[in-house]
Amino acid sequence: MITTVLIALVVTTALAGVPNQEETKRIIDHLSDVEHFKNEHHNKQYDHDAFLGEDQAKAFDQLPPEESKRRLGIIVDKIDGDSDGYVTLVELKDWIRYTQKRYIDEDVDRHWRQHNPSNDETIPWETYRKNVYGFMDGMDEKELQSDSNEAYTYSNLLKRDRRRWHHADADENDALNRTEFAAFLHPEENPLMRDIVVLETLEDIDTDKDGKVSLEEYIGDVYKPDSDDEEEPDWVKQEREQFTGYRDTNKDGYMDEHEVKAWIAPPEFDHAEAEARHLVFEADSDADEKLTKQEILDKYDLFVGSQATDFGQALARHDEF
Ligand SMILES: [Ca+2]
Ligand SMILES: [Ca+2]
Ligand SMILES: [Ca+2]
Ligand SMILES: [Ca+2]
Repeated sequence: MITTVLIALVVTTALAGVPNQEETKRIIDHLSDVEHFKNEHHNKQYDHDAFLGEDQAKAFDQLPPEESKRRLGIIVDKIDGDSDGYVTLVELKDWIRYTQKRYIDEDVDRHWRQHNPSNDETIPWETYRKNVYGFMDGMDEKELQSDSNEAYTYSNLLKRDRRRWHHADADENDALNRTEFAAFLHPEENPLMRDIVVLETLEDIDTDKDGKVSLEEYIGDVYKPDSDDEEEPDWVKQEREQFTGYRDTNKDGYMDEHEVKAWIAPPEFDHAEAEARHLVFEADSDADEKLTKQEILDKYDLFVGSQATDFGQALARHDEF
């Protein structure tokens, strides 16, 4: 019965052009980029900040593989809510939701304290700007405009931050309260921020900056051949077909903002569920639609590398092991 439903689902999905596993992964990566972009750029800015240094030191990569597996095993027991020895899709999805929420709360807290040590009601834009981009004050215009240097990159980040700030500032007083600040830091989690996520994604892929995504840009986002005569792998051909067949719905050869939105942020898209499905699909070696601890440990790279689930970070937490 379940198999029939699933097969029906898979068939319908394929027909409707709903993302397959690879596509889902790509969407998740893009959504994570929107979030990670902020962290990277903060890391750079706060390079010498002891706090982030400490945070980095906790990075999961630094654990020996055996220790990571041991910790992953402990986490698997927690995910298996009814302790029947199997992790189901629902258990995995619930756990992903729980860790995502925890991660975001902690991340927002940390940045809130960083930009607002006296814990005022709001953070004014000017305070945030000075903290993050203050080092650009006094740089001359020419330096900021020249195409290749770091200052130019930062001035673009500043523009992007400014625009995102406006979107997050619901009461339009140019200062963000904690809720607004959470939307600013993690737009991918907030339906009200969907348009800005779509716009930033489009801009990232749109290398020639004409405001739309061509087929070449869409492919270039995920595939760069090592040499000119390299034969294109099948999955790239499939990506081309996805673009022409499903993404470019009005068949003008480009993805515009509406088409990018339908792709990356369809109204029914559930981040946690998509990631859970992806993980089950990849790790379920006997295809009974649930995962044993062994199946998870066998694919341990997949689980600890999973950005959306934040497994890596969960494993690196000190308080739980
Ligand atoms: Ca279970
Ligand atoms: Ca506000
Ligand atoms: Ca373009
Ligand atoms: Ca189009």
